[in-house]
Amino acid sequence: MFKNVIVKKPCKAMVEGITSAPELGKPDYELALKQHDSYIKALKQCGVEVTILEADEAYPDSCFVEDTAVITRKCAIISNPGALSRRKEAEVMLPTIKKFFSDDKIEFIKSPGTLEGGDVMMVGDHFYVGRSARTNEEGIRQFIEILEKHGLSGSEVPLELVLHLKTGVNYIENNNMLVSGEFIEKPDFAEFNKIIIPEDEAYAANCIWVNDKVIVPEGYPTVERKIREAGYEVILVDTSEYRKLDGGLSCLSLRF
Ligand code: CIR
Repeated sequence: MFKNVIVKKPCKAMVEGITSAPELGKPDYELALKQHDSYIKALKQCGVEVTILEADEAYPDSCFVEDTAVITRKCAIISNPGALSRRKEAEVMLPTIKKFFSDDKIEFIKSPGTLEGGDVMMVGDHFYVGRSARTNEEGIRQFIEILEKHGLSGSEVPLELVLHLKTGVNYIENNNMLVSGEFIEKPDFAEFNKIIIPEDEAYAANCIWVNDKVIVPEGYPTVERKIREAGYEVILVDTSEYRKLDGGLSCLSLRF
């Protein structure tokens, strides 16, 4: 169960955020703010305490707090984002993490290692880490070493096509995993009950489980139906403006 969630409001500079899909257009900031409010409301419905950080105009992508840290049952690991424009976001997050963890429970990924939280998928005490354009081999090595020091484990999953591991695969507990594209056939996930995400709804592979409810992006009816059929209560949140920056539901929070 999760008790806490950290989010950060989007900043006006988000329109300059990194995107691989400029054809979708720039995000509408006012609409993004409204969608962020709905996201917070959905999280509260799941019974978590939400810490809302103010917008930070210095970093256009700073609402995507998931990339700045990985929070486990045993420790918090401050990341070292591979995207240079985002690198400092991790140290900006540190004072907030310190409110929840003592110094001996806070670890750091250090250069030349890079890692972004979007590449880390938690399955109990095991953490799958995507080797991506943002997370490198040295970052993964450090990350797994830290996990093992704290009695946890990790393994690497190379990815070729998507931005982050969790862009394409997400664990929703009870052995159920949402898998899309390049992840459908990966041997790493063979043991899970796979819920296959159709190509035309690939964006909705990024859903989040929060205390037995699943938050699903609005506008992806097949995915919504499949998750309901798997027995979950679904909460829909529109994330259209974040999609324009390659961001999904998981990217917008740290859950622990
Ligand atoms: C970026 O490219 O870094 C942001 N525009 C999107 C980050 C999405 N975060 C995530 O998947 N965890």
